[in-house]
Amino acid sequence: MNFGSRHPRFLSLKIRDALVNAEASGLVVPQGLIAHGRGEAFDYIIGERTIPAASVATMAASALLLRADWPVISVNGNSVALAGEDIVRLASSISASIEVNLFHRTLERERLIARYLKKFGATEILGVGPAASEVIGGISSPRARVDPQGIGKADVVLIPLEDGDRAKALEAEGKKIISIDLNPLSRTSQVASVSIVDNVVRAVPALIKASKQMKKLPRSQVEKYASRFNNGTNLADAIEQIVHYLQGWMEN
Ligand code: PTJ
Repeated sequence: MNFGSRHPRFLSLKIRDALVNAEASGLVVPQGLIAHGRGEAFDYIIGERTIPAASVATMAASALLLRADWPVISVNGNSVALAGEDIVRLASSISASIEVNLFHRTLERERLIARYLKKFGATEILGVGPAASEVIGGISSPRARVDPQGIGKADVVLIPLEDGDRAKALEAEGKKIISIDLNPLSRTSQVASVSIVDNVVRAVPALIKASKQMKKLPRSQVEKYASRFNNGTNLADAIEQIVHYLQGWMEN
């Protein structure tokens, strides 16, 4: 890095550097850098902060994850490079399994991602190689292959940075999908049961905090967070909050 912590774009540049290094090591695919650029653009127009709609979705997501019988966190190259350590912490806090599920699938990358997460204390990473023996219908990418011990039998799946096809196919299988995607207009955000419109680097720590608070609540109150949530309404709120933020720029 040739910039100091006082650089006004320090965090953004640091994250870019981390992703470039992750791409060099094979964890992230070159296409992941382009996907990150799209994410950065959306992050810019939401003000690089957690908007209120994302906080509401985070509470609903925590409730769904805590009351789930088989919660699974699905990971890919970008999510692991950006939030790997926090993903392991979240999995431990909500007793969820972690499954690797890649769009650009190779056995080498699956193993690399599993090894990377184990450095942070993950004991088992599902979906590596022949373990992903089940096929979910309606998906035309290698993401169709899932682990019967993980996403295959999951009732709630958290999918950071996904493509819409799989989100839709998993919902069609009767699973509740929680997405983390900076783009409220993406097909993933539109089809998920709960869409967290936020950067994965902020959303995963927020989920850890929310789930820790929620574990102290009676089950009936946890249920309310899940049942009162409406994704369509919350996405409309997210878009309204983005527009409101942009209007502030016009008044400056
Ligand atoms: O590791 P692989 O092989 O599974 O590939 C991963 C990528 C990300 C390349 C693959 O899933 C892909 O092509 O994704 P998409 O279809 O480009 O979708 C990525 C979505 O994530 C887009 O809607 C972006 O706006 C969003 N996004 C990008 N960076 C972030 C983000 N959302 C939250 N936090 C981010 N940091």
